[in-house]
Amino acid sequence: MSKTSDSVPLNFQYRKEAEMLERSTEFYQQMKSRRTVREFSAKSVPRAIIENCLRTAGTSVSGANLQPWHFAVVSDPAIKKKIRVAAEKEEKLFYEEKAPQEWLDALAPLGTDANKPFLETAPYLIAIFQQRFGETADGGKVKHYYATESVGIATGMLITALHEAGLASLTHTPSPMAFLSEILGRPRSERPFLLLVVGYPAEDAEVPDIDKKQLDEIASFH
Ligand code: IYR
Repeated sequence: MSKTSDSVPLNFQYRKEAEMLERSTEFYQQMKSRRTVREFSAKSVPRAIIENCLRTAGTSVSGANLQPWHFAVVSDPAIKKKIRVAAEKEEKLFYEEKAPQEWLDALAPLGTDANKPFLETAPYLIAIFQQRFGETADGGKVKHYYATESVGIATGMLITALHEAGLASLTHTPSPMAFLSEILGRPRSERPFLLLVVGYPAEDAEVPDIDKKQLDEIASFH
């Protein structure tokens, strides 16, 4: 393989197969306990924990390693309120006018509606932005490859890291989300990707009684 940039040793950690089996089983059990939460406690969360989870998201694979993401972390109550007001305006339109019946039927088991009090209750909102292109030091444009896939993977890693740290999250997608760019002053080169609500669940939080597909439903071996 030709190498055009400097390289360093990989430092791959080989493990015994028995240990690999145990670790993968344990990690599966841990991730299986993750649930999307819609009722949040106002209990504060140290920022250092959020920072570590964001560092983990930042280790994600990305097209040409261009890391086309930005995470805007909101804890200021005034900004959270602005986001709630704007999101609820969009959600009201969605639930009352825009959403086809088929979509509303699909959402019925989740019990969602246009009210989003968690946008103010939860200690953190993480607005995730996808950078359409990057910028060089002299203001030139750098094309981003597979930006949507890259940001999706980084978001998955963030959700995983938050769960592993002991926090709950909600992937919230008010649509359209242009208000996030405006409220958070993000450049036009970035598109809002997802709003992650982060904190502890409310003490009496309940979740829908829904399941994940079995392995034979999601995978085939050839
Ligand atoms: N954005 C709306 C609707 C919604 C859509 C999907 I797809 C969900 O999995 C859940 C909700 C809302 O947040 O209520």
